[in-house]
Amino acid sequence: MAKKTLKNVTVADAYLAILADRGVDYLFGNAGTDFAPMIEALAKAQALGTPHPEPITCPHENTAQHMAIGYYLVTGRPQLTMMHVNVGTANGMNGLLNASRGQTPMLFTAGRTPTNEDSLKGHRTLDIHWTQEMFDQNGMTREAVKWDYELRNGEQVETVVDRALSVMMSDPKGPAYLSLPREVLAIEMDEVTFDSPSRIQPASASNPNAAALDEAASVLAKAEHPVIITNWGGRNPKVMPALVELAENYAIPVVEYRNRFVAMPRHHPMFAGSNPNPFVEAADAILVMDCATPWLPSQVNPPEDCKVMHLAPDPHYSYLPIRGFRSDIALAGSSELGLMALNAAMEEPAKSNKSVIDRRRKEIADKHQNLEEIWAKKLEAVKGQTPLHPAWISDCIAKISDADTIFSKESQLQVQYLDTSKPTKILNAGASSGLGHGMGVALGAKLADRDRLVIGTHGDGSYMFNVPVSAHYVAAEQEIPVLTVVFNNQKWQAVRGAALALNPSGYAAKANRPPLMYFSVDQHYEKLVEVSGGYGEQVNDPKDMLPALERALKEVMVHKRQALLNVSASDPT
Ligand SMILES: Cc1ncc(C[n+]2csc(CCOP(=O)(O)OP(=O)(O)O)c2C)c(N)n1
Repeated sequence: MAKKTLKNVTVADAYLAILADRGVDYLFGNAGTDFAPMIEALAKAQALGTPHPEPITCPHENTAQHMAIGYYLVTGRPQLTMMHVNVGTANGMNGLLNASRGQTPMLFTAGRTPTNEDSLKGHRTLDIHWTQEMFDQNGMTREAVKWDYELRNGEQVETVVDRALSVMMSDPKGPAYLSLPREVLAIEMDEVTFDSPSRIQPASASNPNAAALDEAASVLAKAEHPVIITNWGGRNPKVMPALVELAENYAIPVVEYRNRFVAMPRHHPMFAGSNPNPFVEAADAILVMDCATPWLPSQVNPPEDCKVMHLAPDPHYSYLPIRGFRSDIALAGSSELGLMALNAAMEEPAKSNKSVIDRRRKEIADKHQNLEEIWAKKLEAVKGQTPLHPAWISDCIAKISDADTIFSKESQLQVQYLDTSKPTKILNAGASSGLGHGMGVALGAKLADRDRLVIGTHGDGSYMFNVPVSAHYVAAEQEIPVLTVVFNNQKWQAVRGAALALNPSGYAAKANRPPLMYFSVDQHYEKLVEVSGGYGEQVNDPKDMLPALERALKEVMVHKRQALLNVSASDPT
């Protein structure tokens, strides 16, 4: 088996060399005094031309974490971020929570303040080295990671890196946290030898248990009113073809509830919209696939005799403290493999149900046609509205994009107007709804695929959560121009909706502008992108939307500089 040997290195040198050997392309970082040995190691690797994850300077941790997520969503490879001790870890928590609930394999690392007061290389040299020490720095992250550890010495670097990566990359995937004490990173070693490639590989994706799968296949095949509900199934690009085949073969409607990706092309006749309620209340079989919350029990529940089946690597979502959805059959395995296996296993039992399936095919296609008409009518009704309606903004965006465009979604972008015929193009990393994810995701996606058009869409509230000065800076520095569209409704509509729903005739409902939801200053976000040399425009007239997008597109694709449109937007109705 192949081995590699490094001579006269520090622990930091060895750590970076092993990560690069394992296919980690970038280190998304926000540095501090704890980074001293890491910076020396990176500079050495750059000077000598030895393999290392390329450092990307992120002025805010939120940018770093979400760039890692965006890069993963496009490449499928494990990611690396590094922050400054406890404080950088705290700033990175929003991204970590999104990575955690989004099952993203990200090695989130941070330095640890030196513990030696005056001995050992790397010892304390600043007052903050006392005040930044915590009894349990890793504890902050523990509830959100699959694994955490603190690097103790140079001899264990390979084991620690491989343990982190193999745990992260095994299903259900997820982040890990590693703290890196300054003195340990600075240790000098005569020689480090490691396996290349690694001898610790992640677990392969698994097929669900065969007997349970047959049972599920029989229930689904014989059902009269089955439905498939998913949320993030579309994150895996192989799910779309498998799901389309299953839905087509057996005429099963697919609902994407609160979806963060797209598993079913929006114009497919078996796409049944995003509202599970009418399907759930009529169902005799429900397959919930990659979806922690398939419906709201306060609104709807399946009939008593309806069989509910779940398909996911961890179909009980054990990371969630409370989840009481019925689970008659729980299929533990990869959704892609599970869907393909169901497709094959349903062939035989479906034969006796052929007439029902044929009739249903027509019913579901009619329902879908109805959706198409609703979408078209809506667009027609709102296209001249001022402020601009999200449907019109989305339709104009559709005209300058195609099936290969990548979208980062943190806005009221209406996906049904876009070309969703190809998998994994709408990326919404807000699995924990930690706002401020979209700009980093767009940048990470563009870094992973520089030739593609990447469009980031954000509400004005979300845009500000992104620490936009940090994101625009990285776009300029790394020459990764993204087209950003801000749906500016001058408020936090989601907060408004929740407040008014709880107390429909309360004081907030009667107030002209209830507190803590409106932005009363007219913010010129189009100028913020100019700080980093980008192109910005404000759009107030619906007739200007498409021409403005075309100008912005030219800036991004031809002149290779980022662009931002600050669009005066209404709320979707
Ligand atoms: C880090 C974080 N803080 C607060 C929230 C709560 N929150 C959810 S939606 C929302 C409003 C977002 O505003 P905007 O992006 O403008 O979209 P709108 O709701 O107006 O369509 C807020 C503040 C959150 N999800 N994440």
